[in-house]
Amino acid sequence: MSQAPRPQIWGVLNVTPDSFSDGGKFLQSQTAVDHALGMVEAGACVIDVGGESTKPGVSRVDWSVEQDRVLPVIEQLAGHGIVVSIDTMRADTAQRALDAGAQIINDVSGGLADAGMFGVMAAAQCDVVLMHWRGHSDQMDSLAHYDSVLDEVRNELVVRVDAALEAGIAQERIVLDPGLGFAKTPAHNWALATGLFQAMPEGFRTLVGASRKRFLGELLPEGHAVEERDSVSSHLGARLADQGVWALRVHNVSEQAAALNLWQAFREGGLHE
Ligand code: PMM
Repeated sequence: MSQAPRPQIWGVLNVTPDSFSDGGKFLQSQTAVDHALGMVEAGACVIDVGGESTKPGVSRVDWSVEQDRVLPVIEQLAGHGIVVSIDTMRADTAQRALDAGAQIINDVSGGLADAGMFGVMAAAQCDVVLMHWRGHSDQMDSLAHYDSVLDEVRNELVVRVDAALEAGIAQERIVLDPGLGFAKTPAHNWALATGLFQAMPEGFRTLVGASRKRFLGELLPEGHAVEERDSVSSHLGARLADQGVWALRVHNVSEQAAALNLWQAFREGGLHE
């Protein structure tokens, strides 16, 4: 049996005042760019730039606020030759981000939030991430009901894939994501993390964004700082690598890279240059 390759690492760059783990840190363009350069140096091959927090309970920001946050940063990152993914649910923001130099569109709503998104994706012929999603952040906790989370996530992803293909997005451009933390209780997240590929339709690359999410906090003492979740996040990343995940979306790139070095050393019987 052929072994799954080492997963890619995508570094998270939230240019927001209110994202749950890094809100407010990277609102200054230069700080954001410096942080992204550091993540690339540490082993990230894509920087995922977002300008709208999706943490449970928050309301949406205006499109102009989102674009003012992300576009200058994307321009600078692209100028440094960095591969940028735009994390947005808005077709117009996705298009403007591509114009500013982004190469990938990451839509946490899987094309559900904006009827224009699949058109932008199909025309751009770029890689696209379609995540499992049931509704916006201000209502997603009330949507976290499943009889069988693995079956329902898979079936709902298949519906999104069918719509994407119908809209003219090429199958090989589609990356799927189970959407940990989005309309999921901790129990649902654990079921997905441990049984990932029962939930993922076959024939697509899988990206997972587990980093620093609330369900991982259950493993740590009460009152811990959110950054303290990096260690369990990177352990989980290595477990997901065992399951054949294609990319890990993380906040702490150097910790994830070290965990994958260990994962690889075990797989190859030692460290090889
Ligand atoms: N999670 C967040 C934002 N964007 N994109 C994808 N594809 N998958 C995710 O799980 C995901 C995402 C929210 O987490 P953050 O506030 O740490 O960015």
